[in-house]
Amino acid sequence: MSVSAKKTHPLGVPEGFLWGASTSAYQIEGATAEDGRGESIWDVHSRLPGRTNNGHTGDVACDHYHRWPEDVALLKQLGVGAYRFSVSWPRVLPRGRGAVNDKGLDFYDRLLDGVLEAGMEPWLCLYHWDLPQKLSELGGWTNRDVAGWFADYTVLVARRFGDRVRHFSTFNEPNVATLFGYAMTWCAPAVQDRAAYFRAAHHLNLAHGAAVDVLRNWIPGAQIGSIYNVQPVHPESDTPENRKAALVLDAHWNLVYADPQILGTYPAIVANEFEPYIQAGDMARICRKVDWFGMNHYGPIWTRADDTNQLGFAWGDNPNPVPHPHIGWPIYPDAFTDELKRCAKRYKLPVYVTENGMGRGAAEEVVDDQGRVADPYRIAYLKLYTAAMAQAIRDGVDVRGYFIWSLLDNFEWGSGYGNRFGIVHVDFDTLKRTPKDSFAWYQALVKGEGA
Ligand code: IFM
Repeated sequence: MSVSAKKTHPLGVPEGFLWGASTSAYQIEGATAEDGRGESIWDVHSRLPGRTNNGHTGDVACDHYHRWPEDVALLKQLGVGAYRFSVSWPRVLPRGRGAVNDKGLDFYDRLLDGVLEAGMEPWLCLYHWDLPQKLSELGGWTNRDVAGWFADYTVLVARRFGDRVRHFSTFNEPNVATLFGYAMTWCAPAVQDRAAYFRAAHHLNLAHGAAVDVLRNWIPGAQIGSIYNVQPVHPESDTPENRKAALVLDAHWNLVYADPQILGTYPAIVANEFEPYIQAGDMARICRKVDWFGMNHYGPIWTRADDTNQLGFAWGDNPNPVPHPHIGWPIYPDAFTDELKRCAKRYKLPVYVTENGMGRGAAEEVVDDQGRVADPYRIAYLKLYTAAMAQAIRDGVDVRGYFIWSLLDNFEWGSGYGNRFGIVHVDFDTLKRTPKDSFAWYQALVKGEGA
């Protein structure tokens, strides 16, 4: 009798490793004024002059609100085990609190049922930057009441979808939402105020803790995490001022959310700046048990000291020759391995890579005469980065899954439709979807037939 050996994945990832794809509501849904959806801060922000590339908005985006069956079919064709998406808070609570929009909830019902029928596990993220505008008018994240509003919204989501969703994340990249939204003005609501930034960050942390409690109460067995954008931060040049700027930005970028949420403390270098906003019992409210650590990783950041900036740093230039110049993107896969190791050691949680991928200027990503979108640079990037993840696993990191960013070309925030991250090309005039070469590459990787 012959015993057939179990096929191991070419990357050497463990059995049961989860391959997935990620998107977010405002970036793909469109239908921003349909079926009772309320405005989000991004609707307002993107209409202001000069905020996005060519004044692009998410009004139509990929029209996923209507075309979701086609997108679910693409996910099925891709063969992934999980689909990570976010719920639009203003679609289900148009004013952020109070009256519920049943049609908004119905949309996510249809989507969830479709994802489950297609044999995939839905991973639901509660917040991917689209705060209801009505709440922003009350101060948004700077208003301490936001933690309660977020908890109430979480109750609604948990009660309605908790029968079908097991994996929840509270936030996607809170650092970007607050740092770029309240300190640097690159994201909505584009407030530039030092105190507002610290308040927003702390209140978001409180909202995280409150939401974890809600999910635990309503959904026994829920697997709860949060998703952090983690990148190494380097000084642009080796001066004491720039070294300090790098340490401060590292704290704001990488630690100000994960540390209090998982370890119960703010990082020492910035802790005293949070003190005015911390009330008795807050750190215990924020630090709730979670089940997994979501890591979004793209590449390193360079910084320099800047006295004119309210937090003391500015984005700097990479002083080094870029490795792998043929790929045309700062490719530092070893940094990915290192950051996976740093997070595993610091937070001692199973890790899911919840975003990784490559953006390319829209002009270069075109459907050719044969109906093909050739994106060898993206495949080259993904090969190096998935191999770097496999290295971290060999080095002992408990990485349980990898979600590509993104399924579809989409509204890339300030870059509008000028930067494409999808493995499926979207023609934003006709909304036609065309899988790129990287789609076939990822499909083979998921099947365990290539790396
Ligand atoms: O498109 C974004 C996403 O919304 C958050 N993480 C980074 C991606 C690429 O910039």
